[in-house]
Amino acid sequence: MTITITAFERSPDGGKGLARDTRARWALEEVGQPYGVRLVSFTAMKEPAHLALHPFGQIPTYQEGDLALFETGAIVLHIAQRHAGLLPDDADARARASTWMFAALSTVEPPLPELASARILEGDKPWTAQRMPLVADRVRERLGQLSRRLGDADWLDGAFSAGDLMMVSVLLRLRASSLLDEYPNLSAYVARSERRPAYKRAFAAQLAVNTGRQPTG
Ligand code: GTB
Repeated sequence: MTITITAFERSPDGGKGLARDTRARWALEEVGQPYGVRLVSFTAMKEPAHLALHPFGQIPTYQEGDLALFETGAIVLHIAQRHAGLLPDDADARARASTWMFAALSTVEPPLPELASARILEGDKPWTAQRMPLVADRVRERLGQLSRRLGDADWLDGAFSAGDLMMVSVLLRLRASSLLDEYPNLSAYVARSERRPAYKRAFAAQLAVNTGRQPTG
């Protein structure tokens, strides 16, 4: 069955891999599933045809036959459950891998947008100098906890899983700040993930959309 995802026609990040279609692309690359991409403009995302697929008018969406999904957590979990490569065989280990996916999305990620808005949207406001350290400390609290749990392991729970894919996708949002550098094991964890051939292919594919140049190699 053909898999089609949607992505920004032109991502605001110019192809840095931060738009969330990268998460879906990465999961599909990890399990070796070919996929097509339908590019959508910001205007088209808010029109009925796209809203029928995604009630919040966002990307990415995922279509496979009659199945239409939105939300990267659901998309990555679906891919991981349907195809070998992102979830362990053992039932308890599978449950722990999905626990890490939820932890990434509902515990580690929530303070991150605040950091970006404090820096980008409120950077010129008089209160930002006081607010910024508070926001950064909320992010640090989670990073410290995650760093202690990861320790010197390569991955969060045994072999690389959908849990790591989602956690690293969230941590990559910190690239623009220096916060990740304060946790050398987390920086190494992200770098180790970025060296995975599947991540490289996913990154190159989204970059090609935004630069108009086909990926090489
Ligand atoms: N919870 C949803 C999921 O995980 O799938 C969130 C999806 C989402 O935020 N989609 C964004 C979107 O469609 C694109 S990824 N936004 C358009 C809109 O809401 O109108 C978020 C994103 C966008 C751009 C950058 N960037 O350029 O740096 C980074 C992240």
